Amino acid sequence: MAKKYLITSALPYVNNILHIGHLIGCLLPSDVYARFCRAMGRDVLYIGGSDEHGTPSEIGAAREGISIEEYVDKYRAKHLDAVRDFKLSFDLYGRTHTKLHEKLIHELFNRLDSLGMIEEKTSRQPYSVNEKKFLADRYVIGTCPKCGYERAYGNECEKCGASLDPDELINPHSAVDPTSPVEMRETKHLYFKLSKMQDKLRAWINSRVGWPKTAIKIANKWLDEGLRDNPITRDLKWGIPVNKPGFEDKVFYVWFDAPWGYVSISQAATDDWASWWKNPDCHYTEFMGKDNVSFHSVFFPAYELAMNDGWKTVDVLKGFNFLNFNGAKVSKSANNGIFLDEALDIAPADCWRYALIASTPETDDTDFTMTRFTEIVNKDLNGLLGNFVSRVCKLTDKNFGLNVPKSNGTDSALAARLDEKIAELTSMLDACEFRKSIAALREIYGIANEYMTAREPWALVKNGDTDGAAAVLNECFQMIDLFARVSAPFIPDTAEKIKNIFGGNHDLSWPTKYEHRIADGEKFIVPENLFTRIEDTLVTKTTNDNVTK
Ligand code: B3M
Ligand code: ZN
Repeated sequence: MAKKYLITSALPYVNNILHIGHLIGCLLPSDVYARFCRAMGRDVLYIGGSDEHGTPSEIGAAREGISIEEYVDKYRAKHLDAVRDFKLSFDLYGRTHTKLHEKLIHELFNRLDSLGMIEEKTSRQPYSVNEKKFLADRYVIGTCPKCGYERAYGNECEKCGASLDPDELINPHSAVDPTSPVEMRETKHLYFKLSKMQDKLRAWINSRVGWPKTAIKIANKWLDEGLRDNPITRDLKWGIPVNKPGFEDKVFYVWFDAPWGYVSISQAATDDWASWWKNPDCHYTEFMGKDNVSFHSVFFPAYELAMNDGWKTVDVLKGFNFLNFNGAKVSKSANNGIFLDEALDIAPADCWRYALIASTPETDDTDFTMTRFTEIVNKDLNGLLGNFVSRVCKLTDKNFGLNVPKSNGTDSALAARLDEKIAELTSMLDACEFRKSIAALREIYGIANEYMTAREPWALVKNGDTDGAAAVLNECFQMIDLFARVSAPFIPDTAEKIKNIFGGNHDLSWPTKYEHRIADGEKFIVPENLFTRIEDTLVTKTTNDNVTK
């Protein structure tokens, strides 16, 4: 039976249009990996979705003057468009505001409670008098006691950098309703006894392999500082209601429910969900930005381990650094970045997929620019891949017609070079090393180009060596077939176009080595150009738009 692979991509909040940072921070690498695993014949469950709870949706809805449900649906629809447009092959792109999710969270909470892992504590929290509700620290604004800045937040002052408690602010008021004063009032909350999980979690972290250094560092920092019990409820209306008497007017903290969205969305995706989630032999990889790492490396596994119910914990946690644009943070309000509702006006999805994967912020924050994008598309996709395919098809058609010319056997030196790169690409994808994967893929394209340049089939034709030219072009067609297979996880639309050159007759299974799958005389078509060169004028225009709009 094929081995089970569980793959999850962090669930973006539905409070904004997705941008290239979301794409490269989790959605795209997880998709490339899922496609690769499927092509390898693995039994994949690939899950993503919307994180619909938490203050971002509540604040966003208030800002737009619509109900939270309407707001969440509005942005989720845009996210679903992006999932479709960028060919993200989720088994299900679900959501967390569902009955199924609520039922799961209630069961899990009961389980933790019955094990004595939940404790009730009273604390003082900021309360907005006019709005009649408690506020998260971040939504309290007032004058900084250290520097006098009038718009300091309840948790920090952005002017002088002081970290603050909301009761330290002078003249505190609500960020949503500035006319409402804020005072500290007593409230009770439920805490998860995270401190009890210190040893178990340390042992678990030490048993993980293949995590990026940054992710391990973040997890160890929490453990080194000593885990403290953490509140898992909030005084909010929007969220999963707390199923414990005396807490009816509260909801669970969004980071308590959101990671379990991976499970409830799996439950919505397939009745067979437990064969991934309760299976110790399943291999589980999570993809996320580095700001999400602590929740996935400390809190979520702590809940899972505490229950002792055989929940699958993450094997490999891929946390990525941030992708900047033109040297600054991607931001809708500052209008810096490429947003997914407009990216396809600039270039097709495959160009974005390839150029972004080639820029994955794996070791450091990475700067992405339109110049970089153009260079990658023009050089690799249009140049090495597109032109090769087009030249081979046209040259063959002109001299031999629309049937693949006759082979005289595999060129063994060429095969050896390709096999080495296929092995490298395979192991890099298996390790989720995305930049190195693209480097290996590019080398495969490069080897094919070098081969054709060295053999000069056009010269062979001219000099009357028809059999020689046929053999070289046949080899080129075999490499075009190879391109489709090794490119498919990265640029699926293009891989399909290449597959269709041969009438769609050859599957896109992952190759273990270079092989001749195209028979002598097989029919082919001359496809339209796979890519169009991106002109510098477009780059200047897009960059200016982003700066001045
Ligand atoms: N919604 C944070 C974010 O959108 C959060 C991730 C949840 S993953 C379970 O970056
Ligand atoms: Zn200050």
